[in-house]
Amino acid sequence: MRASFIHIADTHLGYEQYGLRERFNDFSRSFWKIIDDAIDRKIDFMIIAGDLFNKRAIAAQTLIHAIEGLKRLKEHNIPVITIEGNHDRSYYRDGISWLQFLCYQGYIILLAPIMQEGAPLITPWNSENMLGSYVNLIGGKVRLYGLPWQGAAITRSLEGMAQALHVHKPYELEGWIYNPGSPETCSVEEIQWDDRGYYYVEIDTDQSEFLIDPMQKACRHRASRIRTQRRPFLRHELRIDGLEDPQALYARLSEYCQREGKKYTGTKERPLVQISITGTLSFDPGALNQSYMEEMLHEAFQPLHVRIDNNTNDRDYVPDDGDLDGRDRSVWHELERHVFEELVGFDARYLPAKEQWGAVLSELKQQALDEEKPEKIAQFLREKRAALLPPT
Ligand SMILES: [Mn+2]
Repeated sequence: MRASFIHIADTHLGYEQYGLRERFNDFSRSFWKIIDDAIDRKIDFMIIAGDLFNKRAIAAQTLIHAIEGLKRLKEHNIPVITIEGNHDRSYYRDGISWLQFLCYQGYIILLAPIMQEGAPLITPWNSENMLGSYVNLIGGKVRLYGLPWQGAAITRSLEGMAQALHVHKPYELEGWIYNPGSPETCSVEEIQWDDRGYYYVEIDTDQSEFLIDPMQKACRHRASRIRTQRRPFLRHELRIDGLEDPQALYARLSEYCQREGKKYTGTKERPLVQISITGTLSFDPGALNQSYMEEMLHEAFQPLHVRIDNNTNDRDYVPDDGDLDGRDRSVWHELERHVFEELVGFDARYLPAKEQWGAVLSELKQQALDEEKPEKIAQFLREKRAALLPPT
């Protein structure tokens, strides 16, 4: 007996990532490309192992896109066998999911075992009530079993293994467990698994050269993982330890732009770019000009979307054990100035004149307590900045 099939999962159709219509289309496109390949290869059937849709309540356009792909498989007499993932379950136990609708319309076979005391019954799939745990294909020569997403129960059934597995990460275990990963990029952490995609599986029960491991029982299938075409997704960690002012940070970002941007100019697929700023900041994060940095990235990458995350830590203030005794009211003023000096000194830009800045902050606080006019306080600060900061 010979057969071939394609195994996909986690297509997440309908996901409008970052609220972008283009991303919504990307997810459909990657699904359709796999269907093109399925038809080219003349496979016998297709498996969708959960999360065809991104969510239970889908938009009409998502359903249209799904049917557009599934219809082509139907026209080529390629059956599609699916299970419900955690994203496409129906709202209520008795409610009808969109997968059940597609099943009812004859586009898919939705395997859903009848449960008895928490355990699935091994019964053939019945097209009348759309229930059953297996289906026979190719004249009864291939039998497919399906279990929907088990939630926390899967952790128990795959004890120890489950921790190492992420559902969108591709993996293979012991020559018979396969997970293709998500064809498009649902979240930034998936970038590290570049060989995500789908499996093209050939079965040949007469061939023994498909042995995967000579120590194991003869394995008569060959599973090839195929990387999907998808939009480039870049993630860069910009470390800022030791950088003394925003200009130094911009220079480092500019270096990255010049180095990496070249690779993406003129490509027809505009990339998604995510920058994560990490490390301990030596200046106030409020001094960073977000739109200036975004502009820099736009110029270098012509991206579809840019995101800059500030994941920096502030320095902790640990008061030193000075000679001043806080219980003595008469030293409070001095103590306050000392704290101001220390805090202001964390910002490298104010460090050279931290004593003067400490005095300025004390004065500002006093003016506010005296209910001085805001314009006057602002004017005082303006003058002090002009005197203490180097001209820019
Ligand atoms: Mn998923």
